[in-house]
Amino acid sequence: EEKTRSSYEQKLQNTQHSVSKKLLETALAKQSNLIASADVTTTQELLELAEKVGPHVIALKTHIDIISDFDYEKTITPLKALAEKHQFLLMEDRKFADIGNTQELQFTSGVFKITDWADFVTSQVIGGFESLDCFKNVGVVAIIGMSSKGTLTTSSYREEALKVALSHPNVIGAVSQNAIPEEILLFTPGVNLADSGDGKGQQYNTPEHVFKTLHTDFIIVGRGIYKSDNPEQASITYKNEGWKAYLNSLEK
Ligand code: BMP
Repeated sequence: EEKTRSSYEQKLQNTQHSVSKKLLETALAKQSNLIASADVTTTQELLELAEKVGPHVIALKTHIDIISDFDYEKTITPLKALAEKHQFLLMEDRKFADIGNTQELQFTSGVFKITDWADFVTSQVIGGFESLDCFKNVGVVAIIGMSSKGTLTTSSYREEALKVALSHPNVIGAVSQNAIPEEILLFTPGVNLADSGDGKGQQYNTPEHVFKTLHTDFIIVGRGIYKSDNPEQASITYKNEGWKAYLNSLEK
């Protein structure tokens, strides 16, 4: 049967970056392409969610600056231990969007010290190629297109942003609602099985849709999991739906 996309095994063979390799190896080992977005606001909620969904996800995506009681020792140290215990990566969704020098300070300094714990981070590419040079020890996922209604990530913007992403050695992937070249990994948020939007501009698709039409690699699910009555069960449902959709997308 004719293949319409590369498998995770094929992508693993073709990638050089250690973080891409780890993500793909974890996906294959867990039979999961799910990243849970932990958009909770206390350390306790963050750690409880990580404990419940950890076995079923390949990565936990944080917005570390929304944790109201953030404390490096109380928040990050146990989070890193859970990541080790359940074998998932830490993705900090910082969406850097400044000049290189400022991004470097935001990445290494302040209370969050993202460089010390994140396996990979998101960044806009609006600051240009050199603005991404500072992310040496992590993988960068470039924001190419956004899921929200009225986003300014038009096709001409995406085309230019992709040129930066594809040419930069620190970039392992892209966040987008459109298909991208296969050299880098595609991460797609805006995934929910129950809702089509949130009344605040967010627009949702199903796992089936994003694997079939975008050939995405990884789905990112926030409220579909952490707002569910049973986040662990919800993570298993999204994991199974995502894996089934991935397998279907391999067939013509
Ligand atoms: P939810 O599934 O609850 O809508 O959460 C989506 C998550 O993905 C949020 O953390 C948001 O910041 C992020 N995200 C998004 O929704 N759309 C984008 O285009 C880029 C994102 O990082």
